[in-house]
Amino acid sequence: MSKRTLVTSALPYANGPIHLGHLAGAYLPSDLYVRYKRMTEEDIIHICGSDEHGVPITIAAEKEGVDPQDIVDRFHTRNKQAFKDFGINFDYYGRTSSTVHHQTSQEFFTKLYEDGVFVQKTEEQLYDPKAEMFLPDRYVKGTCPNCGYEEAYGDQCENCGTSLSPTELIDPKSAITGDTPETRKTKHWYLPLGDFQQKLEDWLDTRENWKPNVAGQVKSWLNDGLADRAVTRDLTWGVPVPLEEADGKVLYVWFDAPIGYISATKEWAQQEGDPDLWKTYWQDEETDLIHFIGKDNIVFHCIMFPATLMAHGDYVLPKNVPANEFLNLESKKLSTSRGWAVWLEDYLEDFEPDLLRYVLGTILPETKDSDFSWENFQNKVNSELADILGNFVFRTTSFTHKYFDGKVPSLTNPTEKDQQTLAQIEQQKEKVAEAYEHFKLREAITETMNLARIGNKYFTEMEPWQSRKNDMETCGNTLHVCLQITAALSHLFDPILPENMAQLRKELSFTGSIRWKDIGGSMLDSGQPIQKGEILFTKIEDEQVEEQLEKLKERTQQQEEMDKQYEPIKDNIEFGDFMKIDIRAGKITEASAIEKADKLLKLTVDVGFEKRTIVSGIANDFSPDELIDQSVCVVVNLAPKALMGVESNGMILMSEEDDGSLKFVETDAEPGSMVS
Ligand code: B3M
Ligand code: ZN
Repeated sequence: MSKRTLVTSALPYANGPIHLGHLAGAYLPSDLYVRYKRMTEEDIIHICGSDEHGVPITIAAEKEGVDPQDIVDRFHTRNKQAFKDFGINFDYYGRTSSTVHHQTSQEFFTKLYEDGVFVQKTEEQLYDPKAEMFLPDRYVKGTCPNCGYEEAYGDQCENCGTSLSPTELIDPKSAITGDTPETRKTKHWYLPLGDFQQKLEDWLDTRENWKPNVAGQVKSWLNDGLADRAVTRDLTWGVPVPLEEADGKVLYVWFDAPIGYISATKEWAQQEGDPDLWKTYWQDEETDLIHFIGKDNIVFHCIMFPATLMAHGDYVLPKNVPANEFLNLESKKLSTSRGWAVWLEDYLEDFEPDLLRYVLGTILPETKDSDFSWENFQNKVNSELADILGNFVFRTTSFTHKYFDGKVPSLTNPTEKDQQTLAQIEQQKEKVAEAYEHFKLREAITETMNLARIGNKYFTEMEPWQSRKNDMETCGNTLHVCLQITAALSHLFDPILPENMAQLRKELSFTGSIRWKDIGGSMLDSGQPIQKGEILFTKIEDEQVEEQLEKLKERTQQQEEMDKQYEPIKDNIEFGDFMKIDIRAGKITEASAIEKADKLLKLTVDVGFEKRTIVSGIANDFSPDELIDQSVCVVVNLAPKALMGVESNGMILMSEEDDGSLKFVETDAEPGSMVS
């Protein structure tokens, strides 16, 4: 066993609020793990904080027209609070704008620079002349050369996870002006990852218990061979590069952010009144360093940061990186820009944290992407938390109050079944521990709930409502066993349902800290009074689910409104010019396809005074059959034009929606009526 464990959770960018995708990716898994470990009394600390640098921050600031500092101040405070309200128990929540962090990351850079680790190169980079700046990372969007995804960023494709450099993007566009950028030369410092390839491979070979999705991704990067990665950027926001010749450049956010874990640990140590304590966690071989992250951060935590740490030499390397896959929402990819997300702050206004901790915990995307839906949330709260756990605890405690004066009955001449059931507490405890130790958190939760299932089944089979009539000894034994299970559950469920279990333990008169080793079949003494239990979980009504779905819909619609881009208005024309156009009401009477012209339809249109043949490019949107009797507006004085061998005499007015679909401009007027 290691002497101590240092757990880090990815530092979320302080450019927006925390949502369910964040929680499922890193923060709930890490909190479950750490809460479990604390119960085992191992020395463990949990470090996190805000990532306040990089292009995601400056883009958010530009969008709102405020200072990057305003953005990070706002979201650092909000996110820190939201995590706390959700019961995520960090020992320290730092921020990368802190002085300690600026110093720490600059010292790191300087050490590597002085040791001659970096390669200095002047290379062509994308430049936006209108914005007068280079376009690193997310300042460029384009098509991913790996998977063809059209919205890939200059640093990474969020679709396939490949890490990219802006110049690799196909058809790159500036995220600021939308223009195609030009290239200009600029000087940067690169970490030659190739130099670390062998060392990284050797180190990875010694890692045990890595999740296959993580190990697989890392292997595939190594197989592709590692390229140099620039650790500096032409930006004004960030940690300044501590070199005179690098004036106006900052450290690449993915160079400084992981060092943020170290800076935050330093600040934690100061707060603990033992400023050197951070070294024990980062520099003593007997520390297990565990990074909890989402899958899009794997390359940085399994290749780039370890290489940086190796280059430095004084630090421990990660023991495990249990990265999660992505969480979808209502079967669709989560998208904050489209408003398709559930924000933690909103959730907490409507529901208790523990409900989400449980439900999300049972669907964590541990090995593949998973889906959160409000209906499933309701199902799990109602049929698992309320009907299994809540029901078991309530029937046990209320029965004890009704028939045993609220005191734990003694266990007298227990049957084999009683004893076996008690023994199952230990068995479940082992299974749960095993699952936590292997980062199988879903399994840990399932096995925890299984103990409540065991309890419920036993209670039902023993029928204490019968035995109480003629066999109080058996009845007492049944309740004794059920109360011991309840006591064990109040501990085993603690990582998952901290608020609820604190309440339950109070009812069972447990005080002080809870220890894993205390969990077993005799946690309550016979004769010990227990309080009459409250109902632990109220069920979620259908209306509450509908309300959430409605919220989601409203949010995406609002976002669409905000994002909507209208075509620019054309230049003004004179009234006389407009009056030259003769537009009439009409009705389509015949429609047919035109050979070899996929897009065109040949239409006969009744314009009142005559019938016209008009060729119209609407075949992708309408089939000939559905057009008969369609009312239309027609420009009738457009010079005739032959299209695919058919003479077209006029033009039908159409409007085009955002998605490119066509709609008729309809009128109730009789064919031939003037439109103006
Ligand atoms: N801020 C990316 C993210 O929030 C990044 C993580 C940094 S961890 C050192 O997904
Ligand atoms: Zn891709």
